[in-house]
Amino acid sequence: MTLILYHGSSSVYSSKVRIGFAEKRLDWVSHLINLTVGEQNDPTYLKLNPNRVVPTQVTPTQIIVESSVILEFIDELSARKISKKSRNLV
Ligand SMILES: N[C@@H](CCC(=O)N[C@@H](CS)C(=O)NCC(=O)O)C(=O)O
Repeated sequence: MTLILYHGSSSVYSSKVRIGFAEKRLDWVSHLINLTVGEQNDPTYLKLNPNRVVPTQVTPTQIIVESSVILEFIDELSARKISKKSRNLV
């Protein structure tokens, strides 16, 4: 599953999600939003996140717009991967 993260380089909420990905060793695709030039207000981005903020997590099936909810998603995804690996070892 491809995980695309729309994030800002100096955004603390984006940082906590990037740390979450790193901790769980999950691959993700970076899509930087330049907050200083107002890319968060771009009509294309607003279709993903009408709140005009970063981060936004996009998967093939869902869009998540709150950093704490993205972290919950990352935890669940990681737990599922660990469980699948354990089953394959039996
Ligand atoms: N509750 C949101 C807050 C996100 C947020 O406030 N992001 C800031 C950057 S840290 C932002 O995008 N601000 C847009 C702006 O400055 O116009 C979350 O946790 O994801």
